[in-house]
Amino acid sequence: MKKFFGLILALIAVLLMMPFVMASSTPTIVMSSSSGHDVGDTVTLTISFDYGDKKIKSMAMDSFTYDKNVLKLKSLNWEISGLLTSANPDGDSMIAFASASKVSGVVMKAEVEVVGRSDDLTQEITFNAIITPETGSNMNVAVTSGVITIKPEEVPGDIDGDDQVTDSDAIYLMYYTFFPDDYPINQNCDFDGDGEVTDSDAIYLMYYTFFPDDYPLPE
Ligand SMILES: [Ca+2]
Ligand SMILES: [Ca+2]
Repeated sequence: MKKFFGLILALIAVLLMMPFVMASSTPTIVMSSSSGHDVGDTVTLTISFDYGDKKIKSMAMDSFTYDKNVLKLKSLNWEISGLLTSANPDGDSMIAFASASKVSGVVMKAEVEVVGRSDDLTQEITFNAIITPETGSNMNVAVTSGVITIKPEEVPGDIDGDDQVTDSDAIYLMYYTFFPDDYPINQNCDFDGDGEVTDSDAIYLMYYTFFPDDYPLPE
């Protein structure tokens, strides 16, 4: 009877451990994300690999997909060394080791340029990855996409960020001159060009809402 209970306990222990054992036997890749970028910025994202303690013989990535009106994948660089390596942002990349190796952490860096804005100001980068394990046939790797978040375009004079230049912006700027910590501004508000931001700029902006031709705003 004691033996029987021991067996049951052992079985329960194995069942409880199973999710952990299974989790570490699945190869995963995570691409990092980055936010707050402007058009023209070049962002470096990392690609990290995890396969627990298991060794692999080689790894390949391809089909990097994203909106080319928003991003441009400028380069891919392996951060680990192998016997054969090749990296191509527009095609296939691979690394092969002389003997099966344990690989973990950052394996690759991607340089991405922000070239435009998407409607929701974010852009996902998806791709495929395949590994050759120490034993057995090639396996697909579960990939977590990278996401780049882009800053909204600044409209000159739109200080409260509602996409229009109105008296509210002039009033907001006036509040800023009194309470700058409570009313942060999103752009250079020296509209009258005297080198400082004062109530004169709030007045200038108010005039702009009536007479835009006479009170031009800097581009
Ligand atoms: Ca506004
Ligand atoms: Ca000024």
